Amino acid sequence: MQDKQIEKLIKEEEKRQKSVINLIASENYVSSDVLKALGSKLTNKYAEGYPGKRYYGGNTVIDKVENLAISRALKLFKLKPTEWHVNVQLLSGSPANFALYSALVPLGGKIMGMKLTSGGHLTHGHPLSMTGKLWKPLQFELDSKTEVIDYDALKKIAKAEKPDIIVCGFTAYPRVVDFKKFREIADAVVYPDGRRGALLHVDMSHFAGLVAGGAYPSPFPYADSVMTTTHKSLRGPRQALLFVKKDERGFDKKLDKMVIPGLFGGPHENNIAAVAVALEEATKPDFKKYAKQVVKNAKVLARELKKSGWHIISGGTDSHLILVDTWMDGKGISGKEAGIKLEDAGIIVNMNTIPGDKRSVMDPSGIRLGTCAETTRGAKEVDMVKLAFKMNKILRA
Ligand code: DSN
Repeated sequence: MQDKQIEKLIKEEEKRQKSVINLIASENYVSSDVLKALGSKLTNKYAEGYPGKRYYGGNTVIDKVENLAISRALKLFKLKPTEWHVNVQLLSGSPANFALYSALVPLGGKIMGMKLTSGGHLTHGHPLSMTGKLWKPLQFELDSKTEVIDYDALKKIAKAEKPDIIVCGFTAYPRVVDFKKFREIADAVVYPDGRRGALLHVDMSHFAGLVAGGAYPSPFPYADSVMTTTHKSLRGPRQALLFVKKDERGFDKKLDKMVIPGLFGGPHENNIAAVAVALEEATKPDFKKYAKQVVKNAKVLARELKKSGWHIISGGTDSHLILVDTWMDGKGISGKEAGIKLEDAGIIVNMNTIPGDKRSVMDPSGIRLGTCAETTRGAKEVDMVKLAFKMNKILRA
């Protein structure tokens, strides 16, 4: 590189990534092919519009790239192009959720989503997010005893509050979600004018790779729309995919029109090509093994930390993700302190609120762990046993 300053920083970061144990639940390591597509000359091209309908000339190759990403996205999740539509131009998860609400929920409508401290995301209607300002937020919490979703309680809330859309998905919930039950909850909503059924939107950003690899149930049989980022368990570049049901409601056309001209300009076609690469990689038998190993590793890590006396939220995990209550009502240490201690020893995690957290977001009661990145590097159950032992020692020092 001519730019020595940036070259040096890239090298420094590469060295850092190699030298640490990465337990950030939303991170992963992409393949060299994904990196090649990301760093390709596709970045030079403007392509406002969609394949076959571009505003700029010179897009014959770009159209093929985008069409390939679209067909691979549908194929990976076993979707028929006659039943599902996918927009591959979304830049990341937050803008993708924003685009979905903008397209399908009238401004001022009600978004029912999981509270941040229960494991939801800011864009599931948090009052500080524009999704909680432009639409009315209706935030639900987990059952305080079991620390899992109480579907009966949710149904009561939905029936009484009549949300326009129910968002099902999370950034810090370790368990399998019962999508069928969420569908029943959405269907139980009856509006004053007699219309029935709220929209059901699934944010599968965290577990999309597990769905693709057959290690987590698919939300597609039950949802009206599904969003995923592509850089977490799916192991692709930073981008998002937004799927909507294709039927008489015309969600496909509404969504595409909202993405451009409604919200964005030129899509990042180098990213879209890199997504296509990752989607193809995720169809391989090795990726299925990987997804299953991710979950096995998380289960062992959760079990061993629990044995060492840490409070694991919900008692364990069914996915890649573990939420550890390190504070334990003052008997332990805060999530911030835990994160710093672990980082000093080369283990990278993020501090995280836990259900019903009484501490602040900036110094919460827990840490969130995930096994996607270390499993990509070949970690197995035995490594998780050793890791839990090491973590316990560091946290108690
Ligand atoms: N920041 C992502 C995560 O870590 O889950 C979600 O936006």
